[in-house]
Amino acid sequence: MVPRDARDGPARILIVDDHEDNVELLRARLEARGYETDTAADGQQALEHVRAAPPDLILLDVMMPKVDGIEVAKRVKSDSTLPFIPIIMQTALDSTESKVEGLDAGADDYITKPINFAELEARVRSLLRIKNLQEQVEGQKHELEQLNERLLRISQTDGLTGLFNRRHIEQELGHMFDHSVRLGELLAVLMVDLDKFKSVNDTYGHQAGDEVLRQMSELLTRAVREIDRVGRYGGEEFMILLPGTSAEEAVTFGERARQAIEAHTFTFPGGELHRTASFGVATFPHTRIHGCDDLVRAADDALYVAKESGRNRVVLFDSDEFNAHTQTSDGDVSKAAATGGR
Ligand code: GH3
Ligand code: MG
Ligand code: MG
Repeated sequence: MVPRDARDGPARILIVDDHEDNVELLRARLEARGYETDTAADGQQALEHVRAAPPDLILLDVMMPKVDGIEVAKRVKSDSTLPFIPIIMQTALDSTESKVEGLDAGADDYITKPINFAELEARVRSLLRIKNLQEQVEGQKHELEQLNERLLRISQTDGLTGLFNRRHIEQELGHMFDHSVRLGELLAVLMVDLDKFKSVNDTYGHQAGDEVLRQMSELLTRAVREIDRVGRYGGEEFMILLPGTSAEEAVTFGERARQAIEAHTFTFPGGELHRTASFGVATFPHTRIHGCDDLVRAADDALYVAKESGRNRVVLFDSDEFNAHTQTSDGDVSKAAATGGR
């Protein structure tokens, strides 16, 4: 049977030798066995052939003028853009030294001249088997990598909306927060919660509710820049991370997003509706925010105030309005605000 390569055609062998007679002899012999052949008369030509169309195996003469076989083997084996190409060195010198030099240069096997063709064919078959196995392993490795990537994406994604899930958006927040601490850059966090969302489910059914959540995700995704992140934090609650953004800019962003939601007609099979959302904004650095958790709690507290003060509003943590709502008699920020009934 003719050995086949991974692409399932006859294997293609590049014969490299500066003696034309040798080349022709090898070519005739290998073609008679069903292999495809390609030839090169020197090392330079061989490298050009390899780069233009990598063969399945190289039968390489050691002693050639200019670029010799050792050099060709070294260059082929060190080129990471090339697939695994088995190299059989053929040398007239039946010396241990030249075999060692060839193998060290990257040759996979050697054969001495004068060539015994039965032996050559056996070595060719053996190396093509190894190449096939190697390619199978590579293919499986590639499949595994793709599978891992898919699993990673799934583990980071909310199934309904395609946004980052809570775990992943919190991870992103962690990275952004560390970055802000390190470089003294601003970071804004927005918590967004749909107003009276329960009534969507109650009135139109759960599937309509799901569709509203999907469209809400699109609205938010469209509103942010490439460097920003949007995640689904809970049922109808979203978290938005705006790196390098001041409190004022974050409020302006929130206001724009709030208006886009207010203006949007949510459509679903069997009807359409309008909804609004409430926004809580907090930014770092801030004298009362020392970690990620503080930042999220601050945005959440601001969201609570937005809900309390009528919904469809954007409220900034530690703003006059926020403080007017949360100030207790002793002047502390009420932690009771953090446990809203959302
Ligand atoms: P508020 O203005 O105070 O935020 O009122 P609300 O009705 O939006 O808030 P509430 O927390 O009372 O209700 C949230 C609802 O969101 C209840 C729950 O059934 C619904 N919900 C949560 N996750 C999903 C989901 O994945 N799909 C659908 N359809 N509904 C969901
Ligand atoms: Mg809600
Ligand atoms: Mg909620």
